[in-house]
Amino acid sequence: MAIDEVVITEAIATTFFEKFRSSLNLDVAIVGAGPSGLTASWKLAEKGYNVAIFERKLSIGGGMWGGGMMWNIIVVQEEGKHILDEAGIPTKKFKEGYYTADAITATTTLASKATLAGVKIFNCMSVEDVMLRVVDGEKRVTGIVVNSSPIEIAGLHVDPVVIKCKFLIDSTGHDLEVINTLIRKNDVRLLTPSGKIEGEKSMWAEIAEAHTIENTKEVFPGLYVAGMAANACFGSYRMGPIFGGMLLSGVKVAEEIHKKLSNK
Ligand code: 48H
Repeated sequence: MAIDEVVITEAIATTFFEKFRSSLNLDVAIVGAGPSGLTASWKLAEKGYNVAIFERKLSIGGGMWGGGMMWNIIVVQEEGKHILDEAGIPTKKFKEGYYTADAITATTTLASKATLAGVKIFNCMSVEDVMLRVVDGEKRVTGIVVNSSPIEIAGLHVDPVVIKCKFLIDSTGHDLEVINTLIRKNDVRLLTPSGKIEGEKSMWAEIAEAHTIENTKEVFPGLYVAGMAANACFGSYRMGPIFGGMLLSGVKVAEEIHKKLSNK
């Protein structure tokens, strides 16, 4: 078969912009393709919602790729194992209640479940701001402001573009980037005890894992926080390379948003 390079270019440009145009009015926009964001996206797409993840890096997986200290194995406790089972990710029992999984298999399989369920992942795109509107008398997040990561890294003065969403999930991990930006740029209060970001605490895995799930909730109208960002937002501990809380947080945020979207 003769191969025309321009057809290849046209195929990529046409297909990419079909994918992008179908993401301009999302049910749920997710910032960060770590374990919590990937799990949330999979569970929401399974229910038929229009979902996209925006990930700054070229790679997906966030902090899960590297396991603990780049030894690319993750640990999942009993409570989170069923999510790996459901995704078809093999686990090995290490001790009662502790299971290991290959970090590469876990990341690629979660991403595969998500994209095959219909999630659109836009890697190399950074969310640099949110869009606010007054809806029913209160300020609400109604969209995201997105730029190309290479533009951000090069410090080029190029304006971003905007995508609307009914709900936004900040699953940006320790840095809590979306919520930090919301607070820095606007005179608004979060649904936290102080109205501000409470800040992440040091290592205490058992408490941190329980809190990750409790802290996964709406933190501002239209904006949910999930994964490590949930503990950074509500002032809880870190947990190191145990990932059950991240997966369970992804499932919880998907359930909470589904309740809102389906008026349950
Ligand atoms: C686009 C962005 C932006 C932005 C950041 O850190 P993550 O893996 O997030 P979680 O919460 O799903 O998982 C946390 C886990 O990996 C972890 O770090 C743990 C368990 N730590 C415990 C401990 O004690 O240290 O992924 C977040 C993703 C990353 O891929 C970022 O590149 C991405 O979000 N991101 N993407 N626009 N503004 N900010």
